[in-house]
Amino acid sequence: MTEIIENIKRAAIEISEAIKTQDTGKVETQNSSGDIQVKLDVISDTIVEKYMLNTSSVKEIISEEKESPVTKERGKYMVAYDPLDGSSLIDVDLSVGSIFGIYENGYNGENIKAAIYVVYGPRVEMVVARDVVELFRLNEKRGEFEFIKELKLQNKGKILGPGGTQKHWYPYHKEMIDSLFQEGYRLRYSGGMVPDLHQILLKEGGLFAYPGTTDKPKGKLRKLFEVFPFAYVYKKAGGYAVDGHKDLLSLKAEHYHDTTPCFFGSEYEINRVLETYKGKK
Ligand code: AHM
Ligand code: MG
Repeated sequence: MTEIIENIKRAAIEISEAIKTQDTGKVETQNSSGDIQVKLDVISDTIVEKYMLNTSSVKEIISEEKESPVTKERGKYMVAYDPLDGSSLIDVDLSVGSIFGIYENGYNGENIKAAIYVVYGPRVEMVVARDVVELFRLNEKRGEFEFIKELKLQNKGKILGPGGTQKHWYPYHKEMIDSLFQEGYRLRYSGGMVPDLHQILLKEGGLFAYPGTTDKPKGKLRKLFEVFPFAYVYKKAGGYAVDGHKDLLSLKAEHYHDTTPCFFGSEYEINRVLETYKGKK
């Protein structure tokens, strides 16, 4: 596991350089979910692939940019990753991220053994979740990630990141969001799940929601590359992660690119979600 984390750090430093220096334009092709790719999606995918296939404990990799896994002969872990999440925000210079789930014996929620994400913002930060959740920050001069602190969520926060197209929200979802704003929650939503979830984690509470909607009942965010890793991070930090009804880590994945509605936050807000969604979709 240490070897995987060290190689993810190396990949993150290279991706961060690429973000600063490479063309931010689009490519002609689409990825396997049908999203428009930018050149940096492809570059970042290649960087992570290079490091992960050179990690002896990794036996297989799959990414948001790949149709199916790349498999090696030996190794224990399977790494599912989104090399550059929120890449449509690159051309407006907002923060983006990379997300990694380390799995053993399959890609279901219960098989995840560690999760890591990297935020490329004004500074580069990395969060590593194993038994505890730790924050690291890149010291650009030394080219090394330095440990900053352990992260823990409180029971209740003050901020709200409500994703999805509002026109297509179910009425009960809209009522819940409205009522949280009425309680005094403030809007914190950039459109990049990595910085949005990072903010809630560092502010020690709140709610991020990417619900199912009338046009996309299964939501947008992918289980393997986005949802399971963040569910693992939030749960290890003392928070909660649900699909509206169940713990996200109790879900199975039938296909590599399956999506699910998802809610991440602290105890109070997730209880509101569970109450709201009881008996609903
Ligand atoms: P991507 O992996 O194609 O970048 O999509 C994931 C991103 C998330 O970071 C964000 O929460 C979500 O898409 C926002 O999508 P939309 O603006 O379509 O609601
Ligand atoms: Mg993504």
